[in-house]
Amino acid sequence: MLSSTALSSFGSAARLSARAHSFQPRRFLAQAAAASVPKKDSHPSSYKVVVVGGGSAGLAVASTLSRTLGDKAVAVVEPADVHYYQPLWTFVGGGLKPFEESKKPMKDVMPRKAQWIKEAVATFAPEENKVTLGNGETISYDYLVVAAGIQVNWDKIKNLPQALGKNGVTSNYSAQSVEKTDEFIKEFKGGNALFTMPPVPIKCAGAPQKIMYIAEELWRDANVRSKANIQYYTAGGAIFPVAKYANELLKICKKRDLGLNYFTNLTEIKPDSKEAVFDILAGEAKGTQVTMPYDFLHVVPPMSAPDFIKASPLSNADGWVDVNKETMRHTKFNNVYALGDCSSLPTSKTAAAITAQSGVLKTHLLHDIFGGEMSYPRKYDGYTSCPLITGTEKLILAEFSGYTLQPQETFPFDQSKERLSTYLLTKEIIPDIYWDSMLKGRWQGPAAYRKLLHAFSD
Ligand code: FAD
Ligand code: UQ1
Repeated sequence: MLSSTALSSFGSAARLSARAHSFQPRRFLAQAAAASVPKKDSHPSSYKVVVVGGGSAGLAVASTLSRTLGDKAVAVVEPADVHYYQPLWTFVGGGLKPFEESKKPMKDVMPRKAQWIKEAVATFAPEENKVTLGNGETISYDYLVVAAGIQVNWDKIKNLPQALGKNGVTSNYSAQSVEKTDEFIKEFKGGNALFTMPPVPIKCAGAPQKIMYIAEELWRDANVRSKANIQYYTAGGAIFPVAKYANELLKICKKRDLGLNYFTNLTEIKPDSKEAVFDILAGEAKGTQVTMPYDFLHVVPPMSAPDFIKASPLSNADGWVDVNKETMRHTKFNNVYALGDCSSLPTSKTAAAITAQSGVLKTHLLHDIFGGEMSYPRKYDGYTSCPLITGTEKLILAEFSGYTLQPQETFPFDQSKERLSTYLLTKEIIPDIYWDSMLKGRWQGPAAYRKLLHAFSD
């Protein structure tokens, strides 16, 4: 087991004008009226680099670039007031971490030297090096980095928007419902508990099953396990894409009597009768439907590229920003890059993957600007990681390349085994790495540690 020492190594004023003057009612009223109208956010309309999105990917890139390129050379277009560390939501849903720890005001994480434009991008005009904002304003750039995340299509499951957060229906995939998971797990007194996984790429493909393992353990502790029928409904034909981790997960499901239902897709919820309707996607029953009564239902809705990207000249046939899988440079527009969940990179969409992607992207973009010898890392190899929480104190730290589906483990032990050390790493240390290093552009993933640790063990 990883030692705690090894783990810890990762470890105006307002100045009042005292100007004496006689009282002038008209002037006073004009000043008061001006003060009550919020000033339009004024900012330059042209930047060296425009970053679309202030999530995990956008900030990891914008922080380094704004430090290197100086004041207001980089703009981050981001409409949200709050930045979420979404990987914590599995812990929040399991009642293992408070929701508050997953959020920070956007103003507190925005790089100091970057210009925050608090708007959404509406359209791209890459031939003109411009983006148009939701308020109609146009911003131009020398370089564009698209990091707008993935769109969660709640309305693609019939009745989900109305049912969510009520009568046992929940999802860890929304800031609004994640705490309901904890509440409904605690309220559960037995019956059918269903966990779903949709038929499309999603962020953190392991999260739909992680919460099942946590719930099962909590129900055992609460003495309701014997009354619970726990079923995982996945649209895929395997529990996990990498054999090494899939084998261990299958053993866990068998040992803990967790039912696996492959090639099934949740299409409708009937909240009045508390039933979930699934399409059967393969096998003899293909094309038919099955209806399951539920007492607890954790839903992972279908996701897609954001609509405004799909509709733009930047997208590929599936809607993702079409980039080279090694360099993250756009396949048609040389001065455009993309990373993270909105990109076409054919790997599993995670914050862990972005750590490595952001390092490579910055190498290429800074080389575009400054020329000279290109620094490392130069090629993204598909690295991604899924910390598969399998209980309240256990975790399988899956690390692999989404390009080869081969493990790329950091530590010199078998990471497919459930461990307390990797659980504590994920719960207590990685969040600090995220806030203190990744968002500041100083964490490019564990590749360097992997080489070092394996050099000693090989
Ligand atoms: P996001 O972080 O989602 O950021 C996108 C940003 O773009 C947002 O701030 C949004 O407001 C902004 N935006 C959207 N539209 C526009 C627009 N039109 N104009 C401008 N800005 C826009 N990853 C892991 O590595 N490990 C885990 O254990 C893990 N667990 C997870 C568990 C759950 C329940 C969830 C939901 C996710 C999990 N993830 C995990 C995945 C991880 O959170 C995402 O992969 C990561 O946040 C993606 O970063 P991103 O910057 O691409 O998108
Ligand atoms: C990681 O670097 C990262 O980003 C900060 C994650 O996102 C939440 C992860 O889940 C993981 C596993 C890593 C990889 C880090 C180590 C130390 C293996």
